[in-house]
Amino acid sequence: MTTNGHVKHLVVGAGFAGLCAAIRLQEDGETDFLVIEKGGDVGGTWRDNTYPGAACDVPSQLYSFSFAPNPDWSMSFSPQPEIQAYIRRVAEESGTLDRFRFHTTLESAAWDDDAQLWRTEVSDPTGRHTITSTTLVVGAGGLSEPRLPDIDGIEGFDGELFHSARWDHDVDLAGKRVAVIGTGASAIQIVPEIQKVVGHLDVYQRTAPYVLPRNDRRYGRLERLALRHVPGLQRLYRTAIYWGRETYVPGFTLQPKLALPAKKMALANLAKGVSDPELRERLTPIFEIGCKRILISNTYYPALDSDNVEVVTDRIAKVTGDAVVTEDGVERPVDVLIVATGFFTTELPITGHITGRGGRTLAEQWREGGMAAYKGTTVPDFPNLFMLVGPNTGLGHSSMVFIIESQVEYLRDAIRTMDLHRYATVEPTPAATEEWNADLQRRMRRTVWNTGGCSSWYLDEDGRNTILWPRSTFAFRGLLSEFDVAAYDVTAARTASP
Ligand code: N01
Repeated sequence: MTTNGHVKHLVVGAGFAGLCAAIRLQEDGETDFLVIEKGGDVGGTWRDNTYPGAACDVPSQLYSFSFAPNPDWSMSFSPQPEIQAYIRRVAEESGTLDRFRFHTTLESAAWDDDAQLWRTEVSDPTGRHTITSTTLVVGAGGLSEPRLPDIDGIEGFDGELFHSARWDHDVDLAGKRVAVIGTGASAIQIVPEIQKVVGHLDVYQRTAPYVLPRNDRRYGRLERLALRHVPGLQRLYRTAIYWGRETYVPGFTLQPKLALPAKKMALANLAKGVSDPELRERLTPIFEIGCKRILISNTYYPALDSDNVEVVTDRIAKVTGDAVVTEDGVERPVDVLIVATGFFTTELPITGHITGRGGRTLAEQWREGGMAAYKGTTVPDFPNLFMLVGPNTGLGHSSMVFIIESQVEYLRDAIRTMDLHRYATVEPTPAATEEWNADLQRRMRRTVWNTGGCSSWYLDEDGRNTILWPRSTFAFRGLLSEFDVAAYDVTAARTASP
């Protein structure tokens, strides 16, 4: 179909989540679905984040679809271009691409209770269109909308300015005075790469992160051959990585003592990478390890210790036409300003465009109590809406692809259940949703994310962690292994009058 008309399932987003949904729907014999994607290609965050040094900090054998293993990863932690090529190859080989509509943006989606369907307005280069669908599957990503820093005067900066996730490859950094604002996962990958070419680099650090060594290595030719030809070897790698992370990491979110070895390792990495004691002091984190995302790099600290880099820890007061001014009054001239300041996470912009049964948008519904869904996937008053990477599905220690696959299994079973029983709508009960979220927040209370003395993008304005999954990933998979219709209000499909 074109971008007008009706489909049974409308999927939003062509990253790992939307692609996974499309492939599995097709496997189930579903032929009536469409994937809309505002960008020009599959890949989502891996299409958008093209900054120098972009790479995954989860091992590639795990950070890939279980049904599409890749024996050709060159490194144990893959660089962005390889991940993007992998996603594109999987999409091409799946035969689903003819159902994808690129450059097509969801403008609004509203539940039509009389017709019992979703009515979605989209725009594409030819204009605006309406698509109706029985289900709406939102896989638009939790880290897809860049958050620009709210700094006085920044809009009047006359030099080049861009966000880490919207890298401007036309800007030549060679010999320039460059500033990077932020020291999160993106910044620590960018800094070592650009330090080599810029004239001078200022790194504006608000909070010093913990940085562990990156145990990356190149797969040798023989190892790759073995991965390709020895039956079960890739699965063995994947399983070993999975359990290695699963047994240690979730435990230490609750037991600070278990985190001590990691903390020591991070501080040793700092000591090894930075010779200047005064700089080391400023780079030493002052919160519990794990409270914010733990970063990994072998090159970040040595880059900061270089002669052409200054780590600025004074707060930024304002940006002028050609400089960043800190609260101590020091003005540092800059030609290129790179803001690696993260994403909208607890107020996802797309939620302001999705309206449920009562006429309220998801954003309005969540404004009062914070983001909350049933099993991170479905929401009361939003019938037949399935969110992939919804509230409290994020991970700090393992692969989001595992979570996505679990959610897509749940979606598949929901669709099977609806078809089998001829349900027109399914919608989680408020009681089941409340119980699910009360349990999550009770579990959160004692975790390092809530008690570790940091502020992070995991917490909303009220200090509630609505981003992370607090249990093991196999618990998540188990809980979503079948569609638990008892937790849902359902309505029967209307039969046509004779
Ligand atoms: O963003 P962030 P990111 N003035 O929000 C600072 C994933 N990821 O793009 O810590 C000054 O983590 C802010 O300071 P503070 C991963 O899940 C994965 O780096 O809030 N500074 C912080 O230092 C990651 O967690 C990979 O005090 C300001 C930084 O900007 C997530 O994406 C690679 C500021 C923002 O850090 C986001 O990472 C890269 C201001 N006004 C990213 N506002 C993988 O390898 C913000 N900051 C898979």
